[in-house]
Amino acid sequence: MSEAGAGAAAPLVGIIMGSRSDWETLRHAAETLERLGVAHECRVVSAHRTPERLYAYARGAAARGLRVIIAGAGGAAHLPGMAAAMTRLPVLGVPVRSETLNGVDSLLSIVQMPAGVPVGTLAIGRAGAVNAALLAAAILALEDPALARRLEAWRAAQTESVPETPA
Ligand code: RP5
Repeated sequence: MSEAGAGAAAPLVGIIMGSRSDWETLRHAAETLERLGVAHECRVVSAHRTPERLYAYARGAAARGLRVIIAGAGGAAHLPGMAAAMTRLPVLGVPVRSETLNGVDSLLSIVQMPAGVPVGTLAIGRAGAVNAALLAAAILALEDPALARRLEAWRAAQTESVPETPA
C-alpha cells in the first residue's frame, strides 16, 4: 500500500478504507495524489471490525496535521459517516463497488447523511477515488499556490489528451 508522496513530508490527506479488498479502488486516489505531489497516508480502518481504530484515527486526524480525509468502503459503508462524526476535517466518501448490489448499497450508505454531519460523496468505484483525490488537492490548493499550478497543469494535460476523433 503506497505511502506519503512528496518525499518525506507529513501527510496532509488520510486515505482510509474498510478492508484491504478496497485497495483496488482506493489505490486510484493514492496514485492521483502521488502524481500531484500531495503527501498522504493509507490505512485500513473498518467501522465494524476495528471500531477502536476508527475512533483513534478520526479523533486524532486534525491534531496530527491531516487536512482532508478520503474514506472508501463498500456494502454497509459506515466508515465515511462515522469518521465525519468524529472530526471537523472535510471527509470525502468513495463508494466501493460491491459484488451483490454493484455499489448502490455503498453509495446510498455514504450519501444519505443527516443534516449536520456532511460527507462529500463521490461516484462509485475508480472515478470516485480519482475525483476524491482531485477534490482533496483542490481544497489544499486554496492555500498552496504551487499545488494550484500542478493541479492546473494536470487539468491542461487531461484536456490535451482528449482526441478529436473516436478512432
Ligand atoms: C466493507 O465490507 C469494506 O469496505 C469492503 O468493501 C466490504 C467487504 O470487505 P471484505 O469482506 O472484503 O474484507 O466493510
